[in-house]
Amino acid sequence: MRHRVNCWRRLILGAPLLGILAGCAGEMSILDPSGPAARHQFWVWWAMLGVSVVVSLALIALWLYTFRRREQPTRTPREEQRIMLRWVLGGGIALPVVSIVALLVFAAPTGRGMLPLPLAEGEAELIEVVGHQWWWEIRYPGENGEPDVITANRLVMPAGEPVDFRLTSADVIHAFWIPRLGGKRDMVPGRRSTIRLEADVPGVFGAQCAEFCGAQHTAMLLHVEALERDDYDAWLAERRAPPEPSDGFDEARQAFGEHCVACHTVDGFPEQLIVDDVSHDIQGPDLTDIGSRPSLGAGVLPMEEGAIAYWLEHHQTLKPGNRMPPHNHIDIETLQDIGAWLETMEP
Ligand SMILES: [Cu+2]
Repeated sequence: MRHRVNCWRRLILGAPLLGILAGCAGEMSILDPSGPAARHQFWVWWAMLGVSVVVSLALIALWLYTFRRREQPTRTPREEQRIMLRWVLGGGIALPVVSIVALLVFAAPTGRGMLPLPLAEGEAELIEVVGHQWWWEIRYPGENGEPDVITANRLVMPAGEPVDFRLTSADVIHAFWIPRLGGKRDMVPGRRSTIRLEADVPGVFGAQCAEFCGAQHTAMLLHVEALERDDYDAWLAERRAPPEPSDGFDEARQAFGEHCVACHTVDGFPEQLIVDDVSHDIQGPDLTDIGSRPSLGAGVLPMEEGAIAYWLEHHQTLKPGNRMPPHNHIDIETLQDIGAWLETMEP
């Protein structure tokens, strides 16, 4: 019986500690930084925690002191008033001003480190990121400055060097945040802002929209892959090369030209298959490399065999409110054909 009580006590005492420790690791943890900006933010986080713990403890101590404090009958009301004023000025004005200024001085270099300032050694790699409800568009500028590689929900970047992310939004305000590399920065429609981040070493990092942007805000995950410079260049070159004409899937491509090209693009898709009267009002993700993405719907469904067809059939249940209309008018065999064809898209 006593042993059981001890077990429960350990569980009750240990559970919060386990919960706290569980938040210290993982691909979305700011407490596991993997780049210079994130390391700065890591120390700002600890400094803020330290200051707030000290201030909280001081407040609790003062509060407890009020219970033990005895009345001082010899003090005149004027003296009492002067003491109260001193507390208001000290605790209500001086303490917050000193704490905030100290934190500002400590945090200012962190913000400066994420500015796209000129570099001694050439230019930083530039990648454009556009926020949409509720997915990410990633654009890689070519030699003339225009993006010549476009992908979605998967950001590939070089490791070991600074990268300037030029941010904007196509609809509402989103925020770009890769917790282990740094951030976050608002993405405002009609405006462009740039944040400089760097990954120390190659790896995979999680990212998430950090500004509430509508019903599916939480289903707006971004998969970030930092590659060695050579691997990054090879990936870009592969994406820039004209796509090989694929054999088979004639019916799927026919159906794609009929139902999907109003919103989606696939590099090298034959013009003659595009139905003329489609309207291009709604913009959906570029699907040229969809087969190589780790998930569908910006993190909603893992990419595996049959996943695209399943997504096409059930996307409004899996991610209610997303901009793609339901496909009730298309038969399941056609959706499966389109899905099987798109799964082969791995340039
Ligand atoms: Cu959001």
